[in-house]
Amino acid sequence: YNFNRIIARTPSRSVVNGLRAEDRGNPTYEGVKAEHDAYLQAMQKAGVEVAVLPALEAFPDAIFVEDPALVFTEGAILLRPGAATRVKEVEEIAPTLRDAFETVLELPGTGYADGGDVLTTGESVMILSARTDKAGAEALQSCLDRLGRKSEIVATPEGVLHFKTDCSLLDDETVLSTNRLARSGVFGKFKQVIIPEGEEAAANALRVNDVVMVGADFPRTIEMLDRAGFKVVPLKTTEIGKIDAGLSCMSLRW
Ligand code: CIR
Repeated sequence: YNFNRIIARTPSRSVVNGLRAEDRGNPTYEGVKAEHDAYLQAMQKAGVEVAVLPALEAFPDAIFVEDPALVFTEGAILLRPGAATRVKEVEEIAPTLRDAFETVLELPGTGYADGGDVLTTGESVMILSARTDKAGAEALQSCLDRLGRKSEIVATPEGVLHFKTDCSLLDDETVLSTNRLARSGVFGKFKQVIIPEGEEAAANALRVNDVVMVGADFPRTIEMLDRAGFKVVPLKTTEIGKIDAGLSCMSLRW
């Protein structure tokens, strides 16, 4: 969670048509843009250098740069998103990653792997399958091996879209998780902070250096983290929440 740089992408007007599992109405472009702007400001304040790529009208979900690639200080991995409309986002982000990293690996084979299904902890990289299939997860493990990163594949419980929709890392030994994901037993060795009932979408929080960014619509989670001694930065996620996104989705961090 110590980062020096991030890559983000300006939302396109087409973002209103972003994918969603359940329709709760379209977000507004202006609303998404305002949430994105506040996010970039919070990142700068947290001490990271921010690079912002141009909007891509042809890809409504391209603002969520976390999904087509995975980055580490050791190098980047180009993935293959499990949603058909998002696969070509990889080609769009590849040149930027080739400029930024000496080592850029491509996911071998034909399996699918989404960055949102991956949780990087101090010790290892956890891969949960939702939009990631078995072939994709194994291919990703071979790339992580090449970068010298330990990894493990764990199973996502029914109903969880992306692994990181339901959890985030708070520090080296602590995860913030929904009860449904924690109950599945994937976080055996971690201390677990459980999201209060009814605020499940708050689980996609984001620790960046000294602060934890948390959705502003989740007062009980904010209070809980505040009491636990974390420096909380509330950020509005109401509009991006309508297209199943949270705070981690809007950047690649290293
Ligand atoms: C999608 O369904 O692909 C987007 N509407 C939301 C992506 C969220 N990404 C993430 O959790 N990493």
